[in-house]
Amino acid sequence: MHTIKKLELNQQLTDLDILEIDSPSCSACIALQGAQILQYQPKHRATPLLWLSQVNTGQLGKALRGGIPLCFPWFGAHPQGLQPAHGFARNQIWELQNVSYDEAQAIHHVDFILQDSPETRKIWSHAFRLKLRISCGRSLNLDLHVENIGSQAFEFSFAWHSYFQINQIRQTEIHGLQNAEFIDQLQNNHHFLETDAVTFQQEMDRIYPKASGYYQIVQAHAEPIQIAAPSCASVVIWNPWQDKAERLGDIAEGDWQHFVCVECGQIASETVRLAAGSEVHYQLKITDL
Ligand code: TA6
Repeated sequence: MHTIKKLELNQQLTDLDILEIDSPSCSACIALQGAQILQYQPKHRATPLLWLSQVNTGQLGKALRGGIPLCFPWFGAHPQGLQPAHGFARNQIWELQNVSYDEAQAIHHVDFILQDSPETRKIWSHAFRLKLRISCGRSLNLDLHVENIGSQAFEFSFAWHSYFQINQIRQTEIHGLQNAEFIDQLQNNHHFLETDAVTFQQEMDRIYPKASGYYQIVQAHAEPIQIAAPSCASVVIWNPWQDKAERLGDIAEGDWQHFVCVECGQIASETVRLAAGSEVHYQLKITDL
């Protein structure tokens, strides 16, 4: 069962259209802005898998903090510093192309499209088409096709900027990054080698350009969250800690302790050059099974 309605935040209706999903396997909420899944909770899990800030304003054109925003066609700061960080795809209204339900599997398949427009071409001159399928069942699957429908090759970087709900950041580990090199964005982008599970004692902002594609969020008293994205070369691990969370201004006091970002994509040295008429596919699977 699915319904389309306006997103309500703090008892206030916003201008944002959302698709609400409920089935025997999960409940989920997807904003048409950014084709951004905001909430996802499998029925077998006591808590949501994704974190969503409780102090989002729901302003049109500004990505909500939480869920899985799609950073495209660049990750991080704009290469020339002329545009907002993380590209524009997460701020655009995507076309909701289809919603189908596989009763046997209890999975909703939700298909979105974003194509270049006069607005996007003012920011980034290339002709592109993004197709995103979000499949909500006992696990969460995202499947992205990036098409170059223009006459010139273009380069892009991207990431699914996923916010995962956790009990306490200080008691959380990220496994699967051993022996991967990372760029520490908080230490002048110096390169380091990851030697063990990632643990958190302060703000963290690390880009692993080439990593395994398989990660686990491990914490006491909760099933590990498995993240599988072997088609994505890169991953980012981020937590703002207290000071940056306060500077960002859209994270409730202390709530920075209850999420960790594990962001799969193609970043830094793994930026993609896509020839005219070509396309590439990326998949992300999130589950606690
Ligand atoms: O993924 C980590 C990061 O690049 C951080 O540097 C921080 O800026 C975060 O993304 C959030 O960015 P946003 O534009 O969503 O506030």
